[in-house]
Amino acid sequence: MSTMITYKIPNINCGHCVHTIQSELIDLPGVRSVKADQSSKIATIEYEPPASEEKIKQLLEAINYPVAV
Ligand SMILES: [Cu+2]
Repeated sequence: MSTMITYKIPNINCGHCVHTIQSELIDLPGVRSVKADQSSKIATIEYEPPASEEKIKQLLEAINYPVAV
């Protein structure tokens, strides 16, 4: 059973950001799909274990796209 989450990521500024976020997250084991949107700065992520909300947030922070709190 997979989980859907939506994050606001203020650092999304261009298509390159979208591409980086999508390609980095999809490599995280358990991440099923990633859709990042440039205009809304929102990423929608579908995942299942071993991925977790914590691991996804940590990865986004490590690549300099921290989630808005
Ligand atoms: Cu960019």
